Amino acid sequence: MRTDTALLLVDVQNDFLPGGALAVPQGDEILPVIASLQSQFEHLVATQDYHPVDHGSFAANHSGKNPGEWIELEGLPQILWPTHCVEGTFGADFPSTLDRSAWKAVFQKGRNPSVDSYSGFFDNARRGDTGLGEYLKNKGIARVFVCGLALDYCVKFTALDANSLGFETYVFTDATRAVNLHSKDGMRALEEFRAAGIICLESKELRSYV
Ligand code: VGL
Ligand code: ZN
Repeated sequence: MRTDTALLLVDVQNDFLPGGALAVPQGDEILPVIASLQSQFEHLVATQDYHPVDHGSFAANHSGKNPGEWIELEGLPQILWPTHCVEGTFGADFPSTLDRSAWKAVFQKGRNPSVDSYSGFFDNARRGDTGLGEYLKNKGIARVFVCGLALDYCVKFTALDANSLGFETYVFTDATRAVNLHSKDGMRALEEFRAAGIICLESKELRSYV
């Protein structure tokens, strides 16, 4: 693989897999695809959704509210989630079957209780910066291939931000799955990618981009 290219693994964590607190349907199907992708990239970087237990995106922290309802959180519209990816818990950890031995860095997001953070680059208010963009630029990365969970939230905002920051951005459609709170959310994310100039590809097409 070209040395200016990174594979970005977004939130491949137990809570987003079957049995997890915010399980993404068929989320586990991406694990073998990711295993094969990892062997084809030198530069592997991951993001980790990592919340304090009092995080404002958790329905449990707003009396009378349920997951899926909307509130205003510090001035931003916020959909409420089940309690997930709490710091130090199994749910926040990566699945044991995921090989992390070649990962160069992990960027945590969502640690500020008063703002959610879907993108691996910035929080939803675009105030907090994880440092991922600067990290990639410092490593000479020009092309970013994105995979992980969930297509309609963290993968979507991570890919859109990567593209806005000037990285040539690709998304592996077979190495991501959507939450699909609304049945077409995943499909819409793919449409947004194409409209933004992000290239959607299947992992088997990677050979034409090496
Ligand atoms: C995510 C909802 C809440 C994600 C994280 O990783 O897509 N979705 N927190
Ligand atoms: Zn979260």
